[in-house]
This record gives sequence, structure tokens and C-alpha cells, in this order.
Amino acid sequence: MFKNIPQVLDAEQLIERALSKTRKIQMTDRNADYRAKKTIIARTESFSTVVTTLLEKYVKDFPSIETLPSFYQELIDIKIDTNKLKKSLGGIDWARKTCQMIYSKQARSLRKTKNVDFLKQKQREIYGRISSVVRQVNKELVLLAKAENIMRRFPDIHDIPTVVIAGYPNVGKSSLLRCLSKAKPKIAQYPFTTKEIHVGHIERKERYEIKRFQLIDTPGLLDRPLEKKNDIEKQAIAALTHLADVIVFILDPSETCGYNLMDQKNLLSQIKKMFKSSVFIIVENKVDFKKTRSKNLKICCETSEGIDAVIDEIFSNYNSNN
Ligand SMILES: Nc1nc2c(ncn2[C@@H]2O[C@H](COP(=O)(O)OP(=O)(O)OP(=O)(O)O)[C@@H](O)[C@H]2O)c(=O)[nH]1
Ligand SMILES: [Mg+2]
Repeated sequence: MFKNIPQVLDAEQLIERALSKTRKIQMTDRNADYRAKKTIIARTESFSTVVTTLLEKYVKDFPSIETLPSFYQELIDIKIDTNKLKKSLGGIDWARKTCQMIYSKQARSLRKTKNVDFLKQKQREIYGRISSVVRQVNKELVLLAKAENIMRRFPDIHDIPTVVIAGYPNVGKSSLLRCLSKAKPKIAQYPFTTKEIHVGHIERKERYEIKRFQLIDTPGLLDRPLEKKNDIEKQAIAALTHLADVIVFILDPSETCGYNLMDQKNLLSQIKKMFKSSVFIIVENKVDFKKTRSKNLKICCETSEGIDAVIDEIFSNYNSNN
């Protein structure tokens, strides 16, 4: 989705790119003065064009934030800060217009004169003024480059029925995604292993229809108010808010995740209150360690015990989410 957003250069790289192009320009004319004049004019024009074209491309090719799916809009706000991003785009657009103005104001005087020294002086002046405008928006260019690197790594989310796997850290959310799909998120015995959203898919042919779900593995959530949640947790909340048709909530009654079951259940009640329109499938993992007598589905991601029942439960909710 974001693979094609432009690679943004910082101010010095952009100026160097424009300068290196000008160095390759050499006009021909039998008259040495004309040759020098033509070369200076062509180089100055090229310098200005390269700078303004790149600045324009950065702004134009950047995805329009308002028209993105709401999940991506929120991810941008969490990871980049939408206001800062918009200000940067505005700043870069200002720089493009200013550079264009500087060049167009001087271009005529360049063409009129025959004096090569005067031309050289004008050329230096134009290079200097344009470079100085570009340097003024270096911070904005750097922010845009950073934003673009973050956005290129955004998960590929599609508008299809979606299951979001949620729960406390270290309870086995990523392990479940591995059991259910071909996705290979990192699994480790410490909390907050997952820091980003991961996506997998599961499909099943029923009669003549292929039913497909998108599965989202989220970072762990703690039982604390929304305003206290960190940026990693906020991504899980964004996935639940914008994507979840079905929520698979994992509990770890063995508490080997490092958090007690009471806190995990409090989180579940909080999430249930927040996402009333989603279907909940509550799953207890790590039954090899501890099995309770509750009515929840019981699984073991290490042995795949109970996974088929989770799959059946997910697909039993397919039609209602179509
Ligand atoms: N014994 C046992 N260990 C399990 C089971 N499922 C997961 N684990 C282990 O629990 C630990 C955490 O698993 P993850 O899948 O990384 O848990 P997570 O919920 O994704 O963790 P975060 O991304 O940190 O929130 C790992 O060491 C897993 O090997 C299980 O059914 N039984
Ligand atoms: Mg994980």
C-alpha cells in the first residue's frame, strides 16, 4: 500500500543531487562567450528545476492522509504525529514555491546580460538563495523521510473479515497467529515481544465458497486506562477499533506470562465494554501448564491442541461479518 511513496532526501543531499546534475551540462557554441553564457543559464535552470521538481514530488506523491483507511490514519498519528506531518508537507510546499519564485524573478536578467562575470555572480546568488530555502526546511524533509520509512513497513491490511488477537503481553498471541496461519511473527518468553501489528490469513473452502479471514496479531495490552497506554499498546487498540469483526482474546491462567489472571480478566471486561459490536472468542492458552474448569476454549499453542475448535469458532462467525 505504501511501497510507492517517494524516497525523500535531506537538504544537503537534495542540493548535492541538483548540483551534480548541473555539472554534467555543457552547451556548445563556436563563440566562447556564448558557450559560457549558455552553459551558465542552462545549469542555473537545471539547478532550480531539479530542486523544485523533487520538492513537488515529495508533496504530491505523499498519500493524502484524509483519504486513507481510518486504521492507517490512526497508525500515522501514533507513530509519526499527523499534525507534525501535515506541517512538514506544508513547509516543503512553501519551499518549492519560494524556490520557483527566486528562479523566475532572476531568469530574465540572466538572459539579458552578455557579461559572463555578472552571469557567474547571478548564478552563485541563485544557487545560494535556493539552497538556503531548502536548508530552512531540512527538519521537515528529515521528518518526511522518517515518516516514509515507518509507513513503508506498515502492515498490508485489506477490507475483508478480520480477526484481531488480543490480550496481555506474553500470553501467546503471536504463537496463536503462527498456529492459525503461515505468518511468522517473533515469539519470545518476555513481554512486549510484538511491537507492531502482524498480519496473517486463514481460509477454508465450504461447499463452493472460499471463506477468508485476515488475522491480526497485536502487541500486548495492560489493564490500565486508555490515556496511560503507551504507543505500542495504542496500536493494539487501533486494530481493535478499526479492524476487528471478531476478537480472539487470550487468557493465560498459568500466569507464566508474568501477569495474574485477575488483571487479565479485568482487561477483558474493559475491552468488552469498549468493543460492544465485535464478536468475542475467549481462549485460555498454555493448557499444558494449567487447565481451568471455565467454559472458555482451551488451547496449547505448543502442541496445537484445541486449535481446530478455535478455527471452527472463527468460521462460525463468517457470514455475520460479510
Ligand atoms: N508452555 C507453553 N508455552 C507457550 C504456549 N503458547 C505460547 N507459549 C510461550 O509463551 C511465550 C510468549 O509467547 P508469544 O506468542 O510471544 O506471546 P505474545 O502474547 O505474542 O507476547 P507479546 O508479543 O510479548 O505480547 C513464549 O515463550 C512461547 O513459547 C503454550 O501453549 N504452552
Ligand atoms: Mg507477540
